[in-house]
Amino acid sequence: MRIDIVTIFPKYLAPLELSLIGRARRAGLVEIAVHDLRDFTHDRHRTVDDAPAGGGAGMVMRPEPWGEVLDRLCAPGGDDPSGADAPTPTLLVPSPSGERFDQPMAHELAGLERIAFACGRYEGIDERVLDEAATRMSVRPVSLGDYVLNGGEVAALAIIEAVVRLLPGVVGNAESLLEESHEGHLLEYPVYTRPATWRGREVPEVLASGHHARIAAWRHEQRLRRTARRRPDLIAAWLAEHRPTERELQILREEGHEQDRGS
Ligand code: JQB
Repeated sequence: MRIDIVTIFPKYLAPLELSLIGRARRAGLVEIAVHDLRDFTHDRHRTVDDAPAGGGAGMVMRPEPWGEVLDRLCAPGGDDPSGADAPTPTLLVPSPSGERFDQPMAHELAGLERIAFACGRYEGIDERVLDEAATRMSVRPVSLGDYVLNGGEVAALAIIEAVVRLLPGVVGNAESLLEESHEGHLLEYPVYTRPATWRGREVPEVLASGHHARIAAWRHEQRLRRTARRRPDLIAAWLAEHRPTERELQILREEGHEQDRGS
């Protein structure tokens, strides 16, 4: 996979050299290029912003540098000799007004040969940039969640981390990915390690029992309880795909979840 990121703060993306993503890059499993939007300006002050049309607070990113950098990313050779054979990218535009990013979207993006991020700042990017880009590439405004960030860089980092760990060969333990893929709708169970007693707190006894069926049942119960307490919104989706046992219904009642099984 090839990933291009356009930003006025290239150093914000420095963490992409570290840890799992850094290793994946060095192994040639993913190619990441960061581009400074100001390199696509032509005035002495390298201006990227201007006052909003129609008035109002803050500044808006001017379209011209965006047009030029996107031209470059679409050009045959895609800006970098190593991107020469890469197809036109799918353009992801982080925005509080975008489609919510989630795990299914991470899997979808992991299946693409090439993605690019347009990281805005200020009050965002002139809308014509997205409209014009959509005439030559797939454009997807995406949101990390319902809160306001100062720009798209943190969203790009989060999305890249979620996507790159799904690429073949990136996560060493393929078992952990397989386990996750079976975990739809419910939160994870709590995990423990040594020592068996820490500050007077014990690791739950069942986990030392070696009784795999009992351990699996306990973990499932923990997932259901946690989800009902912390993310009751997820329970409806789980119920839509599972016929709950009497035991599971009892757990949901204990956690105060209201059953609405229709008429
Ligand atoms: C500028 C961003 C996010 C990109 C994601 C998320 O866009 C704005 N609108 C009003 C006030 C401030 C901004 C700041 N801003 C570019 C930009 C915010 C992304 C963003 C985001 N993805 N919250 N905020 N979940």
